[in-house]
Amino acid sequence: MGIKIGGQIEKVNGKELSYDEFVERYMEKNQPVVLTGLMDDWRACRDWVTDNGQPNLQFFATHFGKSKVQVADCGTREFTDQKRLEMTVAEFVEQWLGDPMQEHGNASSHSAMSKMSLYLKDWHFVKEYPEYEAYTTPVFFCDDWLNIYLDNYHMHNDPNIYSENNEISCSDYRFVYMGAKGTWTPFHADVFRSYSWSANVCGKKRWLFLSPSQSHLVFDRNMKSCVYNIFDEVNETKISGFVETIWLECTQEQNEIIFVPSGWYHQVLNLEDTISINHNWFNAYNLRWVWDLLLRDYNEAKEYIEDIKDVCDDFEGLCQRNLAANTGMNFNDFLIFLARLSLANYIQLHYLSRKNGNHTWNLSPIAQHLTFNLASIQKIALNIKSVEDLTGSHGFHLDFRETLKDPNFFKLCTILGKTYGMVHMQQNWNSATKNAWIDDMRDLDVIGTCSSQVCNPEDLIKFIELAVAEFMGVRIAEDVSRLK
Ligand SMILES: O=C(O)CCC(=O)C(=O)O
Repeated sequence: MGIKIGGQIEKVNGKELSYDEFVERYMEKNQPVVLTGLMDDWRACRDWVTDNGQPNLQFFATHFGKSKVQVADCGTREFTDQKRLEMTVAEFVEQWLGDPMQEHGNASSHSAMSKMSLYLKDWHFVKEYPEYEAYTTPVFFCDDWLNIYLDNYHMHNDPNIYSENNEISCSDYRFVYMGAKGTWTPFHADVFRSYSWSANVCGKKRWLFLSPSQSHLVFDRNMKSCVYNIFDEVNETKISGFVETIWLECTQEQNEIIFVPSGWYHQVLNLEDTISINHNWFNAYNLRWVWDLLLRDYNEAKEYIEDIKDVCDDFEGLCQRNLAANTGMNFNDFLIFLARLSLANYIQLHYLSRKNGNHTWNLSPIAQHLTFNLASIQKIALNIKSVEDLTGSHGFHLDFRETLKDPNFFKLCTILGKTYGMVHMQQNWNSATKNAWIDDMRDLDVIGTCSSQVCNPEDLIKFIELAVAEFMGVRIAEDVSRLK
């Protein structure tokens, strides 16, 4: 049974696309696109590729050989993913160069493959080599709350969940992938239902996408078991909807970047020896996807241990711990994340209002973007509140006054300010303003007005209401109505 291809992913010259056009056509509409022309000056494209366009494996072995990385064995399934091995980059390169059979694996015939095909995945290259500057993130993908936050905070702090292993795996969502022709990634939707972008430094990939409107068709009737390899013979009795699926296809060439929208399931095959860089990210436009997944996973975690509810002292706590372990964050982590982000957006608005004396400053693109961010967080907080009314509070607590003294929070604000300055081409940030800004933060109207302790979604909703009223009057109502 073959799959039905309904169309190709659009390709657009990224140099001729404005940020606003990208938002309007792809990010807001949650549509995939391939962007060209955005990797011209990447160091990775020079250092990591040989003159004949192949991965420069020797360069990796020499410069990054000692790094410990996760390598997928593409021929062996383990639960919903491929079996993972841990090795050094030098060992990975050695196996690749020493294994001519690597060439013969592919997703459609991998069950017949006699040799392992190894695919280096999820290498936190930027975290490990921050000085190297392999690439610059294209402006379209810079409004990235996830990585900006993780550069300054851990997503969760529960010592029961926190192991050295997930310290690395949750440190950021910026990755390098390297695999020979035929290596592949099974069918999946991305972590947190985030957006992702993926850039081919060398090589070629074939992507197959399924729109979120069809994702119910790839699960069994309990929505538990999902297709693993779309080129396998799919059991029609078990997954009866699969025959109705219609796919979007794309061949991504060297130096092209693909934007993968939220909730689009996809499968990827390396058509040549390939190195790619990819990030997962979210912001005001797809925050709703993150919350919906968290809620779904929470309900699943709860259902899974329902039978021990009566004998469990802290059933809710256990559900939240399991949620954090399985999904990468729990309600508490998410609320603290939202609260810090809200305060950081508010601080930026405060800074802009002090800096610009005139009455129209709040109509500037940056001010509108910040207000839109706050509106999106408020909308999610309203949703969380309706769930928490049913399940009870989960011990969320953040002190805004303490947060304002936290050097990490200061860095978070600085990066956020720089990001929006760059996105809207207004370099509003320079270090000379830093001290004035710190003084400013001591006397924030909104924190004087509302309690500085944020302990539940309701507090967060109130804070955002007051913050936005201070600067924008009625704008928040308009922003909320823009969010679906
Ligand atoms: O390149 C790959 O093999 C998989 C990448 C992927 O699934 C993603 O970026 O979302």
